[in-house]
Amino acid sequence: MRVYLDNNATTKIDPLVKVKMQPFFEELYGNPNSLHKYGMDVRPALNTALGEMYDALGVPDTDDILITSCATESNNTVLKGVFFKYILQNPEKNHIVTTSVEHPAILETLLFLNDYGVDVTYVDVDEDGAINAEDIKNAVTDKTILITMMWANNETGMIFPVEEVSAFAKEKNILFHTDAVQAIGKIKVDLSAIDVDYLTFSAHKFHGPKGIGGLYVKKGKQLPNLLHGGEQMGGKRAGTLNVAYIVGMGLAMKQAANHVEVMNTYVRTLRDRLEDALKEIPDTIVVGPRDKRTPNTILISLRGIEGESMLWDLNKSGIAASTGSACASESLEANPVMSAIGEDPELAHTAMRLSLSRFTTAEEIDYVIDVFKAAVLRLRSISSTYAYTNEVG
Ligand code: 7TS
Repeated sequence: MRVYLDNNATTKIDPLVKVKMQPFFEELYGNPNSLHKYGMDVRPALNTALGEMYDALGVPDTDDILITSCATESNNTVLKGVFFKYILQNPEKNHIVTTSVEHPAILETLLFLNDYGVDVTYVDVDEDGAINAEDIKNAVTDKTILITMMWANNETGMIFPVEEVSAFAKEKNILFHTDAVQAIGKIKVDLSAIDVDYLTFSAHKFHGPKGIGGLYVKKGKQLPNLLHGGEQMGGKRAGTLNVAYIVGMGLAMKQAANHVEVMNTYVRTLRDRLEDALKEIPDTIVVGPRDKRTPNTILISLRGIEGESMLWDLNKSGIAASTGSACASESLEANPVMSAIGEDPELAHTAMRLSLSRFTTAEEIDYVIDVFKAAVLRLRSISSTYAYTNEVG
């Protein structure tokens, strides 16, 4: 059996999305900016796709949705855009508040901007992986221009207080951006109820194609271009539009919004069943209270077992999980979110992330529970640190 439990890294494409995209590789391959029939023929589908994105986010089409190549580009566009448009014009306001557990697409960009005089305050999570809205508010100074805070964390699934922080930002006249990559399709993301200036998303996290993403920009909060060139996207991002992928992202986003209920019933039940079974294993810690997490995610630490050893053991049985973000996996570093949470450094090395999707089945979860328990027994029996800890403990 093969079981894919790494849906926070990427997801399988929804079969309906794949079917919808197909004609745009074949007969409908025109450039939408061309004036001939080939160009004209693809434009309605682009408009439909954009409409699906506006509806899914609950925003009027007088706001902007910028199509990008991925969430990384969206995050870069916001941070570098705010730098060019606001900070360079008024260096008195050069302070950005964020969290210490953002994706590298935020953290590395802020590190880069720091070399150009941008001051950044990183707010830490507590032992549950939660962000306290008060800590964000207290980090703000009269120099703060932007707060950027993810909607849900990719490692723990913990949901951050976007509603409270965005309302605070508005009151203080500070720009607010949220990286909602891990929230869309898992929890309700309705911008008619929550007022944000910028929001990042990426199609491949909600059963759309890879290599396409978006940035929602509230009316009046326009940013300068990152890519200069042609007049595509109303001159806001140059480069020929990837029609097939935009069409795919539109339908995937509509499907994602329509399946939030399924995620919070069917997927949540499967996740909880898996979590309950794994918690029966002695010396395991699951980070964060369930009801504060996205319904598909478990970050578990198994004392005495290196995350990587467990990963390879599961992989041999056809189960795909991760020790954390695939973006950091090449360096085999300790899980950075666990490091931020833990007083206990061992936690960071023993962390494993299991992330489900609406395509995960009950049979798969039963299989994972059996394989997981057997792997823990085997690996702990050969773990010298675990034996030692147990002897002295
Ligand atoms: N932001 C968040 C919160 C993410 O989780 C990711 C990808 C990105 C941005 C980047 O998305 P991309 O489309 O530009 O690649 N996160 C992960 C992960 O957790 N494991 O693999 C990729």
